[in-house]
Amino acid sequence: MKPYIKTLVALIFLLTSSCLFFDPCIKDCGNNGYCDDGDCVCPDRFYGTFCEDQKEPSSIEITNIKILEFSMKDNDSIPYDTSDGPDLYLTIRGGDFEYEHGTIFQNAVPGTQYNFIPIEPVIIENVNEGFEFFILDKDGSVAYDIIGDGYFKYDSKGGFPDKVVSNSWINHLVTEISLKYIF
Ligand SMILES: [Ca+2]
Ligand SMILES: [Ca+2]
Repeated sequence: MKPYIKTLVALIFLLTSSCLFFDPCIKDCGNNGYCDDGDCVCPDRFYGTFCEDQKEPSSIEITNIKILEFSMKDNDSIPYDTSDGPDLYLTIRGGDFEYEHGTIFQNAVPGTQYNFIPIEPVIIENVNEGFEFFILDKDGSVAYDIIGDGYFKYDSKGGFPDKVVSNSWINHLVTEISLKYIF
């Protein structure tokens, strides 16, 4: 082997081995992080050698609860209102707060999307506690019919979805929760 080839081989070996053993980016940077000179550069809300950890938000704001689907009847086929559609009303219960939106969408029509956008910010201060909400038929009677519920709990490994679709456990109701993470 000619000396310069030896040097070249040695150089290639040195480069590859140093990459293999000292470059932490040999494992891909996660969560859309990128490798810069052997180190993962993580996006704002992530940290760790491979950007595998997510920062915990200090609070989460609920910016909208949208009704995507609902039924005129409950699971026992009893209509919420006899002559027209239900009158949609939103209440939210978290560990340390209760919230009522105040708006009633009267005689709601399936196929229409209704948005419960809070007028004042609705903030979850304890992000690990989660919240449940109910869509009621508020039609003037004392006991309101429960059309359905929805649920959200922050997942420390689930990223930061700004929209979450929730399926009710009670009657047919599909909602989309919009969220904003505050750091
Ligand atoms: Ca009713
Ligand atoms: Ca009605």
